[in-house]
Amino acid sequence: MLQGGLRGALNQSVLEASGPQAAKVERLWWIAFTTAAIVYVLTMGALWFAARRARRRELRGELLDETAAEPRMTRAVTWGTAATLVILLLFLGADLLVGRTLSPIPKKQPLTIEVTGHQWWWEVAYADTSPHGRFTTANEIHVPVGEPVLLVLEAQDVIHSIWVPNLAGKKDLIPGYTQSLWFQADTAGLYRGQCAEFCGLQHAKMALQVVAEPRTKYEEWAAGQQKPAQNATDPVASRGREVFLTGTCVMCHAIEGTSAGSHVGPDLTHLASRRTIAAGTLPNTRGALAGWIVDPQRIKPGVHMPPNQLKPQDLDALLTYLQTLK
Ligand code: HEC
Ligand SMILES: [Cu+2]
Repeated sequence: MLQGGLRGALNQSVLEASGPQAAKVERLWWIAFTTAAIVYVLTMGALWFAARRARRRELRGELLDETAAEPRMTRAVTWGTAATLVILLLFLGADLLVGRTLSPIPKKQPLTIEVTGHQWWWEVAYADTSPHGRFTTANEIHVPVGEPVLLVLEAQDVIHSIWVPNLAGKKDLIPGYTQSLWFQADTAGLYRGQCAEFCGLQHAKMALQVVAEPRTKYEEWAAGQQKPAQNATDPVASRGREVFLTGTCVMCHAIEGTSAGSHVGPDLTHLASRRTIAAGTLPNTRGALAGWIVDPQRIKPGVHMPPNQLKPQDLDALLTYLQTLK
């Protein structure tokens, strides 16, 4: 599924932090894990010790002196409860502390990206202030390495939650309410994220990828994304463009540089530059595209894209056209 110049696997782990935000979350995880491990070992040790003592007493034929044991037991339970409370309060404190240090937005004007959750895909808009202006893509967020990135989060329909574990903690996307989240990727690579709040039937197939790359590569990518789609010159591709623009596709999709301007579904201006389609569900290959366009309901049942009955030549031309949208 991996294409392009990036080496290595698709990372998705809380325990391999690749930035300052995720590092804090990872540290918190280790504190909780270590504490829980110590408590577990102590509890099991005490249980083993008590069982052995009771068994020995039984073998010696002694009876437990209830009245002498009672205050001892009360003391043990009281101390146990107090220790539990203290540990839980310490957890709460550590949690709040990490939460506080995560939220302040860095002073340096960060790259701002608007992410809107839809059932079941991510709309990604770069609020670029350069002369070429903003551009929109889907399910793939490119960021420069080592720089803070601010995500401005919104939702179109229901509550979603963005979670790229290597880079940051979770944050909900709530309809009618703007939230923000910042992170910084310190290592170039490909990071997988997914929706972390149940949002309907295809919640499980709502993934995204963060592509962290050196500044120059990022700028190259952004410059490409800002351009409108190139006019198809190849006759088959031109035919495919016709199929797209005269069919139902324009009701839901936009391709900059053509008359298609709807934003119900993902912007397709640079579809061919993306690694996956349908929010990480399929690799972006000709075959997968064909399967998706003909019957998206088979791939993501309930998805808000209808099946398309296309003549074989029309489908073929349409695929050729879509693959020119680099
Ligand atoms: C009623 C609206 C609607 C119509 C009509 C429609 N689509 Fe879609 N399309 C969507 C939605 C919504 C998605 C996102 C689905 C998801 O990932 O959950 C989508 C996704 C796609 C994708 C994957 C994009 C990506 O980056 O993941 C492609 C390609 C696509 N549509 C092509 C087409 C073509 C070609 C047509 C016309 C033959 C068409 N669509 C008609 C709504 C529509
Ligand atoms: Cu979701």
